[in-house]
Amino acid sequence: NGTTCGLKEIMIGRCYEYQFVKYPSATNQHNIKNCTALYETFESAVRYKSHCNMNMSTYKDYFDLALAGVHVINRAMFWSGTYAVTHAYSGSGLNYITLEDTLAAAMVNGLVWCGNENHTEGFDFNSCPNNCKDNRWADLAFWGLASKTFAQLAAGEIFVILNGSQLHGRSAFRNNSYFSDFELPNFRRHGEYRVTKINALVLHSPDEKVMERCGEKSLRLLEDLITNNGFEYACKDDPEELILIMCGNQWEARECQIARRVLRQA
Ligand code: NFD
Repeated sequence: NGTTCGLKEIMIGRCYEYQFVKYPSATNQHNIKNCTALYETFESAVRYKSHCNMNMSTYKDYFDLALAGVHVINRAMFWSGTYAVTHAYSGSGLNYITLEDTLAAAMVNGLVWCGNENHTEGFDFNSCPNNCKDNRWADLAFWGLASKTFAQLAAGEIFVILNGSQLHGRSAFRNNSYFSDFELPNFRRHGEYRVTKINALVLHSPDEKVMERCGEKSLRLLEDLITNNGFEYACKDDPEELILIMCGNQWEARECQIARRVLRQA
């Protein structure tokens, strides 16, 4: 549970890299964000604050500033239990755009931080209480609001990659996941930027047991929830392009060897 050393420098550096190296063509004079100002907005939300007093509005100004004017049309991609393959597939925003491909999330993805009202620097550099007994919202303050804000920016057709091979009683679509609690309920239902269709892509890890397919168990619940809310729904098990990505890392799996043989003959 170590916190990230150099949080400020990493965040500001990532912000410059995002705007001027990774996506220079998307960055024109009109939409350049001031990286120092963004960091300062983030910092003033958390520095000298006690972690367990955070809530879902703590980082509001930061997201308002970092995501001002952004809409993600027909390319927003969500994930639950499929972090690695989703990001390989989204291609850093080339194919699809995940939360982590937005500036607001890219600046802090994978970092650990928390404010401390007693520390001279205003941050706790040793450890963060990641479990506030009396305030569940404290732990959700950043990623909960990030997820909610991103869901509100998604328009048109959206995609979610789910894991149909979850073990230990977990399901592909699970209560208390960020996807079910903060994303699905916040998709826009009206206006020019409404969500029209939700495409679920369900993955089964090569050679592992298939626990759920489209239309089964929790995926049936998901389908009902989505259609009852007036969105179109489609579900696909194991799209080929995703199988190929998974097999790229699991060449030795039996199912991947079969896929390889078929590909050679094609
Ligand atoms: P989950 P979920 N690497 O898989 N979101 O539906 C890293 F860095 O159970 C994004 O609850 O699905 N983190 C973030 C991981 C945080 C990894 C929260 C991994 N390999 C919510 N695997 C974020 N970027 O940190 C799991 N986690 C963490 C949004 C993950 O950070 C995304 O837009 C999260 O704290 C996505 O559509 C926790 O495990 C959805 O919510 C639960 O991941 C994923 O949340």
